Amino acid sequence: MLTDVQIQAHADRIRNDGFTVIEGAASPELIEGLITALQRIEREHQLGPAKTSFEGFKTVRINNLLTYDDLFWEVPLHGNVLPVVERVLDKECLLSSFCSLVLGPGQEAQPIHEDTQLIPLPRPHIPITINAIWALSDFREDNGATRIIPGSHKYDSSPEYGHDYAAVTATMKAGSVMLFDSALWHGGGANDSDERRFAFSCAYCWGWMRQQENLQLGIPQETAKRFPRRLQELCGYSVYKGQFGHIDNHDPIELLGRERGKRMVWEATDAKKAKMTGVAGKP
Ligand SMILES: O=C(O)CCC(=O)C(=O)O
Repeated sequence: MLTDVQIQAHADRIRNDGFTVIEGAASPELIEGLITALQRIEREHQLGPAKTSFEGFKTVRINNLLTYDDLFWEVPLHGNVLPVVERVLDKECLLSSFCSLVLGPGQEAQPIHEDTQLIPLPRPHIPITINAIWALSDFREDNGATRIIPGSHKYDSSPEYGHDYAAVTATMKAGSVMLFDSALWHGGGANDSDERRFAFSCAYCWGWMRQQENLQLGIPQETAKRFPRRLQELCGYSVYKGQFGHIDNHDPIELLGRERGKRMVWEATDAKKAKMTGVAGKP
């Protein structure tokens, strides 16, 4: 587990440089299990490469991953990663999207982009989404390691799609996780090797934002009911600051059979007042 000092150092690097690498974040056993699960799912569901140039004609991406294997639940919750995200965003952040990125041999480099480039906020802006790229294979120059432009999250514009930018290759060992501010200019590299490059993209956003994947509709409720509470909250069964995301003054986590969700901010305010004055508010 990371110490508080390490968590802060990673959070500072994301703010200053736009990215950080948590080396050896995941155990070799977990990495092996995750790759085995991905290979099995591809086989069982006969999943093939993506159909757009951005996603990669030789890249297999599995979206809505939490529905496929319980082992994947460990990824968004990982104790060496989530605390860093929570330090940059806050503890009420959400999972925005979670997919596999398996680059096959011959996959061309992806255009340099920002993940939140379509959001019409003046740049630069505060980090709104943090992406965790999990290296399940060693990330090398020749097998498509992600390319990044350090410091670009502070630029006042977004990259021009299809333009060739000088970038740094984020080489790292399998089990390492690169976290970056999604405003950082980046893209997948070219896979010139004869092996597949296994990875995940696990992105988190603020609790007041719309998630990239609609996880509340995409994950069957019977599956979400089995999640640990924190994963349910990350998937959007939560109310940001007791205000955003409620259903008729109730926390949506109650839909999953949890007894009492978060109190709404207006109820909490009255309860606090009543405690101070000793006068109970309206029931
Ligand atoms: O595959 C990678 O290394 C990065 C993929 C990526 O940035 C994306 O698909 O948005």
